[in-house]
Amino acid sequence: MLDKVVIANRGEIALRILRACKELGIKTVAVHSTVDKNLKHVLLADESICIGPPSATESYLNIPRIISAAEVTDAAAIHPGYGFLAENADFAEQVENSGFIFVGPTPEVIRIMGDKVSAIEAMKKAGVPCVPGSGGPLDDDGEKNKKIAKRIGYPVIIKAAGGGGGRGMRVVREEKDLLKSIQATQSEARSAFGNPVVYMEKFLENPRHIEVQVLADGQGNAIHLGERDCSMQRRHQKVVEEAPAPGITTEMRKSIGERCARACVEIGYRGAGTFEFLYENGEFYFIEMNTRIQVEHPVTEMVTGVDLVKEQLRIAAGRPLSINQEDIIVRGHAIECRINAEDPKNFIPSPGTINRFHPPGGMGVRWDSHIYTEYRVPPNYDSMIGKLITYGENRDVAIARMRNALSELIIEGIKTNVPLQKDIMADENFQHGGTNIHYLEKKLGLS
Ligand code: MV4
Repeated sequence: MLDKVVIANRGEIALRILRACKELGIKTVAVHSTVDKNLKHVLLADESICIGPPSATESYLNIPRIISAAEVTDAAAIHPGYGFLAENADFAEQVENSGFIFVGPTPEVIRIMGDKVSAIEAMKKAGVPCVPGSGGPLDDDGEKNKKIAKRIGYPVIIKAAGGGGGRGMRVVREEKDLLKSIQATQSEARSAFGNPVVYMEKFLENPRHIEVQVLADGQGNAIHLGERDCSMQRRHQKVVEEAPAPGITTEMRKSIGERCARACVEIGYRGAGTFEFLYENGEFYFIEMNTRIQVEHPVTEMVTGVDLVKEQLRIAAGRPLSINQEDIIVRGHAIECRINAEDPKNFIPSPGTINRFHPPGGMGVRWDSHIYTEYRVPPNYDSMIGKLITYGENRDVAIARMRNALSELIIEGIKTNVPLQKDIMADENFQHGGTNIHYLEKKLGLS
């Protein structure tokens, strides 16, 4: 097993990684900004190193300082968590070139998936169903682009190859708007991502966002761990996630999951990964692949019993997958509510000191968070301060436990989105299950 790991992240995921390392007997190094010196995982780590001021660009995004921390502590590997440098191929490459193990796929695979055009090309080739589209970059031939749009059928969506996660997209409903929308998306993409390449897809009006979790060892073995439904979102920020996705049968899970696992073998994937799909009228359409552990990984852990972060570390240590596909059984239901330090009505971040804190508990309740009484939420980073996850033998039980857990959760001194989460759990359409990606924004009266 790995001897020592640098945790190149902060907050709840840094604590999550620390716990997995401890279970595996791996020593831990926390790297942190000045304002994060009292984070829970920093205090629990074997060693800690301050790598810079609060600004993420000078600390959690500072590649030389993170690699230096691995050097001075003689660590074996670096775990990037999610966000920050997790999907930065140049970082993964520099980590490897400095003689350390990057806990994740190879830089080459990260690069392919970072470019959405090459990601779709790779998935199409591997037999993963994709959205009908241009099947490559658009060039400057206006008549050709009109033909492509006509073949796909309006409405279409223009997306930046360098985008993803909702950045750099434009919906086109009529031919008269096509060429200027392509140009506008290109010029936005050039300034935002330094890459003007755009592509075209059929625009799906009311899809759900369903994603498939995979694990691969890079030695020819890959498995899938079922799907998550992440449709409850606002402005591309997920709010609630669940596993399994309501209405997805064992047969559908097996079929889409096996295609994803097979694609992992074909592209030489290593580590934990997620295939993102839009799901509409009973069909899955691949849109992007995430090459990191995701925020919502706990719901998959609860329904499969697999510790995904421990698996990431085992794979990084060069071990072949210890679990077979037959070992993966999706049992019961899990829901995650993201708890953010923000105003529940206008979503404005609410940093400050937590002066009273009581976590929820009981059967089937999991609280993944770094917060404690007197913890000060800094204004410099993402506002997510914890994840409340409940498990039950079925979805109704998971919801009932979540409603209890939310009512037990007390966080005072800052504003949180707990009232919003209580509203969602009480919503009859959520309770019915299967709401689409536009549901929450419509409920909030935003679109
Ligand atoms: C789409 C789409 C409809 N049709 N692509 C937004 C985030 C990025 N990952 C892809 N996104 C979308 N792509 C086609 N062909 C609608 C969205 C979309 C969306 C997707 C997932 C979760 C939330 C979303 C919110 C708005 C739009």
